[in-house]
Amino acid sequence: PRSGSTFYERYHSLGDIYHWINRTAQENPDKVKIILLGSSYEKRPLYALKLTFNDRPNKKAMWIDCGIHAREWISPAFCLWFVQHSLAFYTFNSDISSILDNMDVYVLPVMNPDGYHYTWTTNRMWRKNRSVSNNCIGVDLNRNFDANWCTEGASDQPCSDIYCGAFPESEPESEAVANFLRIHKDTVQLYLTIHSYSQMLLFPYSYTFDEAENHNDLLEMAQEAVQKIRRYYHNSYKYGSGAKTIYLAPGGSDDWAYNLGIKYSFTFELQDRGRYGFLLPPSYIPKACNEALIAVKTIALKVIEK
Ligand code: ING
Ligand code: ZN
Repeated sequence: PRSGSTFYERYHSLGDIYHWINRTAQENPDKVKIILLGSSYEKRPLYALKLTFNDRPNKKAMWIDCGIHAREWISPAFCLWFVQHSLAFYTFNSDISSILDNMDVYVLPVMNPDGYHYTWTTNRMWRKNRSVSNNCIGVDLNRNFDANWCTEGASDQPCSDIYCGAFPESEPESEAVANFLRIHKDTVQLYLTIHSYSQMLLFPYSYTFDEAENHNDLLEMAQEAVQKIRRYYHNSYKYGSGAKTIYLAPGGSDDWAYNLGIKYSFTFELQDRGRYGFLLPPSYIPKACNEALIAVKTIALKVIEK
């Protein structure tokens, strides 16, 4: 590792992330619980962490998943950063304590462990999971959710990088997440999913140009989050509905969670804007994560106020 950099300022192999999950739960037994959501196509466990700092009645929750797409390494790095920050700064940072006093937080560090492992061993630019169909490998998990599934913006060709799969939730990874959120939809108020790159803050819909019912609310929250990033980190993010801001993309997890009833649903596209793309050097991790963190806090605090 680069000299002088801490654990959170480096990218980690899947094995290291599993160790980190265990260690984090063991060192914080009163606050961190491991939840087994299911297993991947290649039978790796899908572990989420549940952060609970107190047990108020009728407590709400937020969900953050990372690593849907294998090559977007800054995304799992952000999930680790977020958990570490929450544990280290609960006592000192009033934003993080307000959030954790009012919400439990579920964090899934790597939704696509098979793909992530593959980017460490074989092909750094792999995007999909590793499920085998007749002639090609991999389904795009962010086209596999049941939200206008496999229409314009996805592909029914197994060799495509945006292959939607054989049917909605055909993949164990997307099915496990969808099952968990279906069970917990009455407590989970905020859904966040972390991708890279391009520096954007997106919200529903991505599968249609129609506006979400609470579009103005979502727009205002995204705008405020992006303003904070500009003000404190001098970096610019675009924001808006997915379809209008990047492209039509059906079957995405944020649109699906939104239609399930989680009315605050966002996709983050972290750094950078294309200079390094998916190959963001580790020296960029702290700033990329801190600016995303301020946006997450801004949005979560807004949801708590509602
Ligand atoms: N971008 C997302 C993708 O899956 C997206 C964009 C956001 C699609 C929300 C659907 C819903 O294409 C990356 N970089 O993966
Ligand atoms: Zn992605």
